Amino acid sequence: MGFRYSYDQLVYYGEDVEDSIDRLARFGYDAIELAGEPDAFDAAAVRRRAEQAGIAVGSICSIYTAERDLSHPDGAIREQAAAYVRQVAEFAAAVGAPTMIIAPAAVGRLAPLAAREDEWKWAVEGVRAGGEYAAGLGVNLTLECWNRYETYFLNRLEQAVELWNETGLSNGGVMGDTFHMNIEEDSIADAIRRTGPLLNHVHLADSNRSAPGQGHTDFGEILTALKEIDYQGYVTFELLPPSADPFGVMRAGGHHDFFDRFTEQAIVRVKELERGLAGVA
Ligand code: LER
Ligand code: MN
Repeated sequence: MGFRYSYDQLVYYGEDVEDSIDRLARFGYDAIELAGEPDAFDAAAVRRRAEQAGIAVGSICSIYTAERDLSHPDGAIREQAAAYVRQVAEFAAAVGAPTMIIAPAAVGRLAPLAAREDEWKWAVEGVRAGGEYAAGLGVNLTLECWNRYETYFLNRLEQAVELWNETGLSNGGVMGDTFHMNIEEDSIADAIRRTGPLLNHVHLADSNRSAPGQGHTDFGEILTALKEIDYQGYVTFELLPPSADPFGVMRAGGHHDFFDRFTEQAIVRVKELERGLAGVA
């Protein structure tokens, strides 16, 4: 069976989700990944619109702001983060998404605030509690690593596997984001192979976070590795305009060209590569 393709709606900044769903259906996507801001959506309406358009809601991209930090030394912040994880799990169930992303620390926190061992323990407890709650709703977790400029906590897949195994959870696994992996892994393809069956989600972006083909990442070897491990999750694109402040670029306007262009380039390029792999694994 071929890969199933989806696209992170988080990057369609300022756009109605109905328009995002329609664009993805138009360019031949199988699913949408929704931004993890449950209050921003009418879950039943989004689910209906996706069904009408003939695509699935594949996953939820949780957003770990400073107030949503599962490993923060302040217990009140940890509880706030735990409440957020439960809210996203309920949102995932309501829109029919089988998978939600989870991260153990706030994006942008580049150093521990307490002993590393304590923060690790809080992270394990927080992910475990969130995972148990999500399991009750039929939702799987996927633990995301980010590069060193976004977090000090999980930078490489092997670290995510260690944390995941300590939780003892069975509803989910870990994910790779090729933009982050390009910075942190010795080899993106080898990291995928080493993670094997625990890899349940991926974000694809080129080295500069543009659509595959617009940077220097070798997607042929990445897709080959995914085929070799018999990857069953969605191949989800998470693409942003080239800037240190991509959301600032979008706020300033002039981004609609990028919405259509990257959405089309990504699926055309990667499907072309996938066709070239026929016979692998
Ligand atoms: C989210 O999927 C991600 O990759 C992070 O870079 C968000 O800051
Ligand atoms: Mn990502």
